[in-house]
Amino acid sequence: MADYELSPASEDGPRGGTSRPVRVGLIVCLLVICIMAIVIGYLGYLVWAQRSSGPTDYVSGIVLGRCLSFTRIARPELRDKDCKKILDAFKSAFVSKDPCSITREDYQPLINLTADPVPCDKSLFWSRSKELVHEYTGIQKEMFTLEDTLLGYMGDGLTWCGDPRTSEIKHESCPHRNETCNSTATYVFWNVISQKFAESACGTVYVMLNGSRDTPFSKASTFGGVEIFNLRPEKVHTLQAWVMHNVEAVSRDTCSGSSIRELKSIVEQRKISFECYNDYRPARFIQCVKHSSHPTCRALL
Ligand code: N1C
Repeated sequence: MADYELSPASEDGPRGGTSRPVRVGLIVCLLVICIMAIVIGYLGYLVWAQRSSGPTDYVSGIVLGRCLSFTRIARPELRDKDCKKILDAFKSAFVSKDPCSITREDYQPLINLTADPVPCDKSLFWSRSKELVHEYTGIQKEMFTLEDTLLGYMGDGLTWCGDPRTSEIKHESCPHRNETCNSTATYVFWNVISQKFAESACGTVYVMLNGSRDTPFSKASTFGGVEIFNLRPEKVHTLQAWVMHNVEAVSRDTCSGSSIRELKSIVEQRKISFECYNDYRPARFIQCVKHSSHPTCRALL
């Protein structure tokens, strides 16, 4: 019987096999690769989840949030509006496009998704009187400025633009409108929606103007250049203007001044009647909340 000597396993292992340190190294490498794959996969998932679950940029976040709060809380009768779709239509109007060449047609899909008609006799236009007019409609909730409708509410106070080289939405370094950059995303937006707002108005419509400026009515403004010419005389019978003056400033122009006379003549040429009130009292009361001891306000008490 042959003697078999039991020798300790060779450090090099069986002939033709892999040595132990090499095996350990392989296992460590495999483990590292697995961990890296898991980490990369997880990071990829996070990026995908973030992209597919909601907006990541400043403007989209605000627009989507405003759309949801308007249609779900402020005006629940509009709860059927699809804010994700509305945001996509808003973005596709200008994203990846030349920021100076946005067209009215670019915003058409957005307009189609956001109809929010105002009842007759309840449309309130304004020019250079933004703060007071919104203080007024904040209390007199039966009246609507453009910012009290869905689209105006979504865009109010924001600036946005795209860039042909990326799909990003910018809000800080957008070009200012001038002769060489005429059709910016924000300018075209207000033009299009102001026109729609005027076209859909009916009955008596109202405008709040700022009589503390030299020209409360200006053809260069959105009201004077767009809205007044898009009122439909077959639906709008009267335009009533409220010329408001800052409590502590001198009045520059009133209902009988040249600027308002120009407005009257445009309106009457369009076969719409014109009425005008200086310091319309309900709005004056609101101004006087902040200036209660001023003589003109004390006189109201
Ligand atoms: O140019 P304006 O006033 O006459 O525009 C106001 C007029 C209102 O009746 C609105 O229906 O036009 C509509 N409108 C807005 O609702 C609006 N919200 C915010 C027009 N512009 C609006 N903005 C921004 O203010 C926009 O950037 C635009 O250029 C200014 C216009 O304000 P304005 O000169 O006081």
